[in-house]
Amino acid sequence: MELDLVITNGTVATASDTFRADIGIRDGRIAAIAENLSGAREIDASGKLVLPGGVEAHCHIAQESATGGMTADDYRSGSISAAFGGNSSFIPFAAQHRGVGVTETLDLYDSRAEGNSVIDYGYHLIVADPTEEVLRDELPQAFARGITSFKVFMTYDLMKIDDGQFLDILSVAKTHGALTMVHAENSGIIRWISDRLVAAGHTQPRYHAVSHPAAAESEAINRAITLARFVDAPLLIVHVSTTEGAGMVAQARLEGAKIFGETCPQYLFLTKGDLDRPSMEGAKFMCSPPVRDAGTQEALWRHLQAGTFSVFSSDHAPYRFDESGKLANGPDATFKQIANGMPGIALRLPLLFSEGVRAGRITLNQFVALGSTNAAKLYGMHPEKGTIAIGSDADIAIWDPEETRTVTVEDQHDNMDYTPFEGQQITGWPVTVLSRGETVMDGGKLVAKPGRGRFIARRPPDFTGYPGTRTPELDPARNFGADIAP
Ligand code: DUC
Ligand code: ZN
Ligand code: ZN
Repeated sequence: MELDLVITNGTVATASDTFRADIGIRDGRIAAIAENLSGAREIDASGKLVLPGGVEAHCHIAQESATGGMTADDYRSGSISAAFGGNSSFIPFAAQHRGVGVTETLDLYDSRAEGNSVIDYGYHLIVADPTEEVLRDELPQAFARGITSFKVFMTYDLMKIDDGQFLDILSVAKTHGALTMVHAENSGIIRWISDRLVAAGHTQPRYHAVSHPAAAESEAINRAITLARFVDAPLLIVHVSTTEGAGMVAQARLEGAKIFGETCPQYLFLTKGDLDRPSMEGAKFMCSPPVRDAGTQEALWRHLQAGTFSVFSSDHAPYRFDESGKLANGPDATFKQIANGMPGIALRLPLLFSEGVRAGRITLNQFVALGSTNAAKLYGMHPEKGTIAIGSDADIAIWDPEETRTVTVEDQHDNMDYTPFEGQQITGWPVTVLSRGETVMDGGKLVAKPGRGRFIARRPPDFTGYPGTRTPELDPARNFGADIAP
């Protein structure tokens, strides 16, 4: 068998197994996993780990924020930065704004992505305006186009939906087998505290954390899970930041509900103490929900270990520390007027590898599951993405588990002027990233041309194994036809 490329002598790891093997690639796909392969080109991976390329499932690229500003990264810089962080595909958001249709939104994001991405990509659709036409026609059309997940917001005045709209979206999603994602924070609690803090002159970035208490997240997660279970629809809670919220996800999963959770590096590596930095420096560490405390970090690690979280994502939301981003409303802006979010697309996997795998908190296989396989499964692109198996796309990241580097903004490939992880020592870095058998990044150099990345038309995910509620209290398909069970 003629192979185009063989990766020799490496230690291969998937979400389930770790083994020594050569990987043979032909026509962009994995064609052989065996001993002593040879091919037209070879990469010697002696001493290295050969892993599925990361699937970055939560990042904001070429997207207007809830406050109107544009992210610093577009599909070119964002995808390049992702590749340097060991990712071979990513799923940013396509954000519908009120008064704009879904199809128009998706066309806009196609034009932003095409010709720019170095890795394969899809979008999660943010639904902010679920009109009758959107629910009846445009969401089904989006699914047909390969957008099988979308996000809703329970907070932010310009984005949030009410409980009835949430039920509408969950019901449409259920009909099509799509996955709804939710930003779960209680809008009323946040507004109530914020108004009072600002009126009392407490406007600095540190009050952002005060105004987004754990109770705001846990109330909203509880409500979101209740609504999803009510109509027996699958739901993924993104960026879980609290012990209480993680506990609710764990409990729902224990009860067989189709509930999934995600957490992010900032909740494991940063604390609200970081927002206390002088002047506006704290703005660099502002994200929603906010970073918490050391006790919460430990609890979230335990939930990662125990399997509460299916995915670990960066929530890369890059706003520069200048007037294009964090300082858009001037140096005296209140915390309410500062864009929420921080960069991290290139550091997600190295941080998890170093403090997770190397520090003995999680296994290498859990690392692969959290960083790649589970996202590929939940977002309908497995087994092409997210694993090393015969027939899968040759999306592979080769890691040097011994390389140690200290994070600095100068080494980043995004379009940012800071990293919140500056100074963090990390052991274990991706050294080569392949996408469909083509080298994207090698030895710290970008090899691929922007525009080679393809749109991934995703399938509905498989929820087998999550029995949910077989006869929900209300089933739109039955009860709106007034079929009332005895
Ligand atoms: N939610 C996100 O998912 N990312 C950035 C800001 C936000 O509110
Ligand atoms: Zn969010
Ligand atoms: Zn986000």
